[in-house]
Parts: sequence; structure tokens; C-alpha cells
Amino acid sequence: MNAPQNLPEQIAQLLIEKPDWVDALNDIHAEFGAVGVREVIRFVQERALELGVALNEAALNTPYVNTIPPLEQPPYPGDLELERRLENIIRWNAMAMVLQAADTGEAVGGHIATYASAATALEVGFNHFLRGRGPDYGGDLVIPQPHAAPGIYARAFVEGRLSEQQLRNFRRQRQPGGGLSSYPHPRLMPDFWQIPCASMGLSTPSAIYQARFAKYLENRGLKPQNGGRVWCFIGDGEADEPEVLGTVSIAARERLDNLILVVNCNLQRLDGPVRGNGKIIQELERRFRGADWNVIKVIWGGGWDALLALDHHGVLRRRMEEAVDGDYQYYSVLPGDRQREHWVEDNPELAQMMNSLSDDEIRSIKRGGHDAKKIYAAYARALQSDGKPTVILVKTVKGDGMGGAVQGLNTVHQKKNLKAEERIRCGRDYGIPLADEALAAAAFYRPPADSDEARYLHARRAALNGYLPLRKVDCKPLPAPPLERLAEFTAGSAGRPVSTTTAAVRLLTRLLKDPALGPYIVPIVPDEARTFGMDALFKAAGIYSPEGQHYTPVDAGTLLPYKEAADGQILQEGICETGAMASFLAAGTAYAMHGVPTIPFYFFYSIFGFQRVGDMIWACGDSMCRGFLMGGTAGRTTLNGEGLQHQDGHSQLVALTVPNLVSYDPAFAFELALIVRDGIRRMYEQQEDVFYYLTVYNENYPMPPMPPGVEEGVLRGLYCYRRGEGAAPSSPVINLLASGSIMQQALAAATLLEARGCQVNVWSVTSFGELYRAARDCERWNRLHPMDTPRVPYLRQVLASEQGVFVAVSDYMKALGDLLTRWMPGPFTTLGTDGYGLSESRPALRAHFEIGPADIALAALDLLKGSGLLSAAEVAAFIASHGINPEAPSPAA
Ligand SMILES: Cc1ncc(C[n+]2csc(CCOP(=O)(O)OP(=O)(O)O)c2C)c(N)n1
Ligand SMILES: [Mg+2]
Repeated sequence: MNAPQNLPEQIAQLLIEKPDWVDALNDIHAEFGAVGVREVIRFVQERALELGVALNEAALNTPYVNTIPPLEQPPYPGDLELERRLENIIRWNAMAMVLQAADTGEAVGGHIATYASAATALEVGFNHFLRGRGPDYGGDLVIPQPHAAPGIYARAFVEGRLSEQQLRNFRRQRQPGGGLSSYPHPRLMPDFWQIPCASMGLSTPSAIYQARFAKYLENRGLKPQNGGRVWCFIGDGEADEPEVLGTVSIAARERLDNLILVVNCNLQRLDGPVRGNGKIIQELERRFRGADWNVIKVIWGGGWDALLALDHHGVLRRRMEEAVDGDYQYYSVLPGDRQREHWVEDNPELAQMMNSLSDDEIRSIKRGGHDAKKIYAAYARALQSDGKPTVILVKTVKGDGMGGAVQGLNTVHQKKNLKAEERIRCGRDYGIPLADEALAAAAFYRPPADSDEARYLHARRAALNGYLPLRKVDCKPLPAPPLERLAEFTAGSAGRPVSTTTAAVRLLTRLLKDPALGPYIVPIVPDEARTFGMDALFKAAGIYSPEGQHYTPVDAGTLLPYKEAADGQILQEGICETGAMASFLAAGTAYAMHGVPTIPFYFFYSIFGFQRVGDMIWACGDSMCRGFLMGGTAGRTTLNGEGLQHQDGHSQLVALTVPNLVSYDPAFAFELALIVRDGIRRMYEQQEDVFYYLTVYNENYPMPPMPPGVEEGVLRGLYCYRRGEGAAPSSPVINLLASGSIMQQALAAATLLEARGCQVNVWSVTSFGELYRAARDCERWNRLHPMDTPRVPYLRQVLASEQGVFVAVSDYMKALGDLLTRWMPGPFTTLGTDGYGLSESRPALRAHFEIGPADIALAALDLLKGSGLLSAAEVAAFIASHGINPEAPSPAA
């Protein structure tokens, strides 16, 4: 019996010699078309399954050749020679930026190899496909690979959009004349970059949900139906990030034919091959086909066309199929004769075919990703896609053009410097008309304005609505609602117990009905609407579904049916926090992308926010995204029963790490209403680049009416909610500072302490973080202005004349309260929920974390003891009388 590896060849031979099957298939096709062929395949597949043969690869993979055969390739509309020269100039400048950065000796880094592999795919895009926003066109969103940024900058330099000085200061943004950020960061270059993507894997969900949100806006009539595509370029190594393949299904489900994902398959990542023993292109093809995407492979350059046309027996194809990526990477560094040896591998038929080429020709045959015509054909096909997203898998060589000593090697990703001879050789290869010394110094080169290259480049971009990438904000401001319109929140709940979550949902409902703001509100929810009581919105606002609702919902007859609609307003994301965050990002940046000021409210389990998708929240900050992140079921002890992986006692602390995120932990409905109203004012009226995080709880208690004069305090983070009265003038003074639902515990503690003759003031801390930031800011200003009257932090101003001791408590870690330590006017301690949660009732949880009324009172009494106002014995008696176990293990461990 033959060795198994020869079997496929024998079978192929058999099919060729006895072509009845093929004939039969051709007949079926002639008579019944594609439907007929599909039926036959289905029939054969079923039979194969009956025989127990798995067909995964066979069913989902096409051969390892270009999807578009040469005969279907459209004519190339551009001047290939001019485009090649331009591409080389851009390649040179991209490389020169990194080399000059290296020459400064500042070790600021940079990458050459990624762009070198991606240059042709990007250039074909810039010359023929990537369209700016125009009167009749919504505009394309272009998201390049982050490490290809030098190439994007180099193009903008050649276009005259960036100065030589800026290029010289690549990765040194504080230098005179300005510099350039390492990677795409809208925050650092707000007129240029649109989407941050330096954290691998995040650009794919960003792209998918931007494409989806553009359709959402069109379906809801908020954006004209004038198209605009999202072009996202990622690396093949990057495709291993779970966010990439984890979010592709929705793109097909929602028929995002406005989305084109280009995967630069240079077969390498940072350390080495992406799939040495396999084929990343075939693997990705299976995954994307399985997810119902339109898949276009661009594997071989035109140099292979003639050989493939001669391959009547499929010998070459078979060899292409057999070689793994590790082999292909090896070929990319071999000279022609050695490549030939590897290809042929003692196969006489293959040897004969390859004999038609010289060694030099073999060496210079390009992969598809370096052939503009092949790329053009793929992009043109992608534009025709109707109802499906497209992925284009482009095979390239990493570091292409950097020279034999570097390209294709495992070390190429990190190559940031070249010797003088290598620089000169590269410059000459690229046809850069500079002297050797200039090339050795990696001098920049911009073709003169009247050169053919410059004229061509500008004409192409003019035909495509201008230069890209470009971030241009042109959006009307929205007015914040007047306070009177929020009267139901400032009036209190008349004794009815409600939670801040319920208040937040009611506020959202009210905003949805607001004539000026309503259409712009975008409620976003993962599969948790019922948890937050948002199901009432289903019927009123509808759940966005581009297809509408083709079924009768099981709850059709009820008051709150599950209603899907093409113009639905709610984004129901299912169990996909990454997707929901990407939706938030898309809705919160629509002001910049589309000039539409949508206001997202994303409600989620607070622990599944920062902890789960913190990097995306960071990207929101970078994107200058606006909107409200609503951390529901907040608090380590307020979310009872659920336990360790649900109870959040730290998100408020993590929120502080995002510089332009304003976070609040409100205790009452009126606080919430004031904060949201002010958020709308700051973000949508004043156009401030901040966004909001609010924690809301599910504990019901009566919501008080808004006390007079507290507005400023609520927004700045602290006000006196209830001043202790009635105690004797000599009685000890205690100040309790509380936030969120733990305010109720503080109020109960106040009662306990008052019963002991203390005077207790209760302060509501709506934001520990904002108080801390403002105080820090004052401190810095004072340090820098020693001759001026020092500024007094708001916290100090408010507490300046307060007497006594101070205890801060929240349902978050003690460190949150500790943030205020430096500015407190008297003895101060903090309580909080350090440690893992556990499954228990609220009172038991609060006892466990030592933030219940007795624990708060004890902390205050302990401070009084420290001030000499209470004896140790009195404190011990309190501990004993309140059943506090001094030997209980610390919950923080
Ligand atoms: C989340 C994340 N992890 C790791 C990195 C570091 N990193 C930057 S580029 C790179 C390799 C990229 O390989 P690939 O996606 O194949 O792109 P190529 O440069 O080969 O085109 C790595 C690991 C990062 N930027 N982000
Ligand atoms: Mg790669």
C-alpha cells in the first residue's frame, strides 16, 4: 500500500483520468445552475457523513490560490508605474522616520517591517478605494494596523499634510514643531486619527460596531442613506486575539456589507511564525466562511498566473497546499535556486514547470499582497458585496523591500535600525533621488509639487473626496434638559422605596421622551435588561434589528412584549460585553464620525465593565467618546446573594485610572438626575472630551427630595446631606461621609451615635474621585505658583469649619475613601469592602465587610477615643453590646 501522503495525488489522478464525476457535475450545472451544484454537494456530504467522514476543511476551505482567477480580474484603472514610484517614496519616508528616531539615540522605537508588508495593500486603497466624506457620500473610516503608522504618516507627509519637523519628531510629541504619536491615538492627534488600535484585537470589534452603528443611524433616519464603508486592516498574528474572531458573527448576521476587513498575512508576528506548522490563511478562511463572511484570498502575485495556468494536473496546487507557513517564510529568505529546490522537491513534473522560469524570476515572483492588480481585484470585488461583510486575506512578506539581510526573518518586527550601506541600498532600490550621505542619514524625500508623482497623488485623493485618515468634528450642540423637566427626581419618591437603578431607568425613559434629546439617546444593554428593569423600554423604544421582527414574540399579548424593529432605538447586545462596549464606542463617537450627537447609556453589571473590558474603556477615553457608562448591580454588599464573581467593590477605584472619565457613586435619585443633566451639558452642550461612569444599585429605599442649595456640591463631589442637631453643645462631633447605597448604613449609624449623645453630620460623597482630582490639581497649581495666594481645594473649602472626627464609608474598597486623607481637617478613617465577595444577604455581607451601622459607629468611636473623648473601656463595651466579633478573620484577606 502507498504511503498516505501520496493518496491525494492518486485520487486526483483518478478523477482526471476518469472524469465521469466532473462531467456529471458540469451537466448538473448546465441544467440547474448553482442550486443544482449545491444540492449535489449536499447529497455527497450527507453520504460522507453517513460513512463517518468529517468534512470540515473540505467544506469550508477553497484551494490555496487566489479567489479571483486572472480572467475575472478587472483592468487596473491607475498608472501602475507612477503608483509604484509613489509607493517606494512612501516606503522610504516611513523607514526614514524610524531610522531618524533611532539616530536621535533616545531609544523611542518604531517599526519598519509591518508597513513594508502592508504598503501595496494600503496604497491601492488610498489611490482607488478609500473615500472621504463628501456631499453624496458618508465617508470611509480607515483603520490601519497600528504598527504601520509610519507608512500612514509618510503618505500624509508626501501629501503635504504633515511637516518634515513632525516626521522628525516621530514618537517625540513634545518637541518644538510638534511630533507624531507612535500609533493611532485620536486623543494625541485629534485632527488625524479616528480609531485607536495599538492594543491588538480591539480594532476589529471597533470596526464591526462602527459599521453596524452607521446602519443603525441610517435605519433610524439620523444619517442620510449615503453609505460610507469601514476599512479595517489587521495583522495575521493579531487575529489570534479573542476579540477578533469573537465578534465576527454579528457582522454577518447584520449583513454589514459596509465592512471590509483586510488581514495582512505576512505569516509572522513579533516572535516568529503565526502558524509555522499550518496555514493561517486557510485557517482564517474556515473561520470567516463558517461565520458567513464573504472571503477573498489574495495569495499569489501575477508572476504565478502563467505557471498555474499550466498546472493541468494540479501538481503545483498540491505543492502549494502541502507547504506550511514555516516553509513559505523560509522561501521568502532564500535565493532563487534554493527556492526552486524546495518547491520542486524531487517532483519531475513540477521541476519541468518551474524550468520555464530563471532563478532570478523565481526569486522575484511576488506574493499577492505585493501585486497591486491582485489587490485591486479583491477590493473591487469587496465593493460588490451585497448583504455580507468581506474579509480579504492578503499574503505578504514581512519587511518586504528591507533587504535580504532582514526581510522575512523572525527578528524583523523589532528591526529599528539599518547600517549606512543598507540605508543607501534601500534608498537606491526605492529610486529615491538623494545623495548617498542623505540616504545614509535617512533624509526625508517629498517629490516636488509639479512632479508627476505629486500631481498624480493629489489628483487621486481629490477624486476620492480628500485625504485620509482625517478626524473632523462638525456636530451641532445639544441642550441639556432644564431642571424643571426632571422634577420627578428632585421631588423625591414620597416615601416609596426605589433603587437608584430604577431611578436611572426612569430618567432614561424621560430623556427618551425629551423632544430635543429623545432621538439621540441610545440605550445599550447586554443580556441584562430585565435585571435593571429596562424591559419596559422594549415596547416603547423597540430593539434595533435591521430585519425587523419576522416572528410573533411569545409575549405578544402582554404589556411588555419583546419588540424588535428596523428603527428600534435600543441596542440589545446579548452576552457580549466586548460588543456592547464597541457599540458604546461607536455611539459615543458618532459626533465625530457622522456629525450626529448620539448619547449612549450603556447599562451593565458593574463588575463586568472595567474588569472585563477595561482596555476598551481605555480606548473610549482615547477616542474622546461621550456618553454614560452605567454600572448596575453595583457594590460588593448591595448585590446580595450573587457572590465573588458578581459583587463589585472596586470599579470606582479603577474608573479613576481613566483620566477623562468622570465617575460618580450617587446615593439618591436627585443626585443622579443632576449628574446626568450636567453630563449632557458638559459633553453635548460644551463639547468637553469627557465621559461618565455612574454606579447604580438595586437596593430599594425612599428617595428624599433634593435639599436646597446642594447642586454645586452634588456635581463637585460632596455636600452636607443632614446636619446633626439637638445634641448638647459640648457633645462630641462626628462626620460621616458616605456614598451610594451605603448612605443608608451611615444614616442608621448616625441614629446609633446620636442615641449615645453625639452630634452627627452626614455628608454625601457623590464622587471620591472628583474630589481627589480637584484637590490634586490645586496642590499642583500652588506648587507652581509660590508667589500667589494658594488655592483651596473644594474638599477643604467645604469642610474648613467642621469640627470633630471623620469617617468615610462606601460599598467600594477603603482606598476610595483614603484618597481624601490629605485634605481632611480632623481625625479620619475609612471603611470599605476590601476582599472577595461571598454569597450572603445584605446585612450579613455588611457585617462581614464591617460597613454596617455598628461598624461605622465603632470607627467613629475609635476616633473619639484617639482624641481623648472616649475611654477604651467605653469602646470595648460598644463592641460587646453590638455583637461585633473582634476575632473575626479580616474580610480583606
Ligand atoms: C494586546 C496587545 N498585545 C501585544 C501587543 C504587542 N505587539 C505589537 S505588534 C505585535 C505583533 C503583531 O503581529 P501581526 O498582527 O502579525 O502584525 P504584523 O506586524 O506581522 O503585520 C505584538 C505582539 C500589542 N500591541 N497589543
Ligand atoms: Mg503578521
